[in-house]
Amino acid sequence: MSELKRFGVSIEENLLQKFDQLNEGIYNNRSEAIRDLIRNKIIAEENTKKDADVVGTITLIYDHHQTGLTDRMNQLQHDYHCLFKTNLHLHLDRNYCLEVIVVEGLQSKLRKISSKLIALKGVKHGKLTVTKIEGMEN
Ligand code: NI
Repeated sequence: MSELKRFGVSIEENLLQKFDQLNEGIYNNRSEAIRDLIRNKIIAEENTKKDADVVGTITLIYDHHQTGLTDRMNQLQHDYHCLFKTNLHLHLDRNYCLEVIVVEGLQSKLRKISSKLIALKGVKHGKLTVTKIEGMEN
């Protein structure tokens, strides 16, 4: 086991409160919870390096009032049209939309494009989920 390092993190109070509530009764302390998050991220990245054709979904919640957001989302999907198979759109309320996009292609490409979508200003939450079954022909 390598030496433990300490580092400072700035985070909104309510976000930290929610994080602690989620981990209550699971982790002995906040450091363990953060270490697990980091490990999961590293494992996901390592799986990406192995790369394979996969299918999956990109789920986004966004504020459709954000200037230019829907145009940028649309343009990204046209730029990588081979990866995008179909979309489901739900108007959640007066401001927010849920978009579920079915994707298929190399995992590395899907991670890259989903990160671009999730990083767009006005996207409040986003997640890529991928799967692959044994024997699935590419
Ligand atoms: Ni909508």
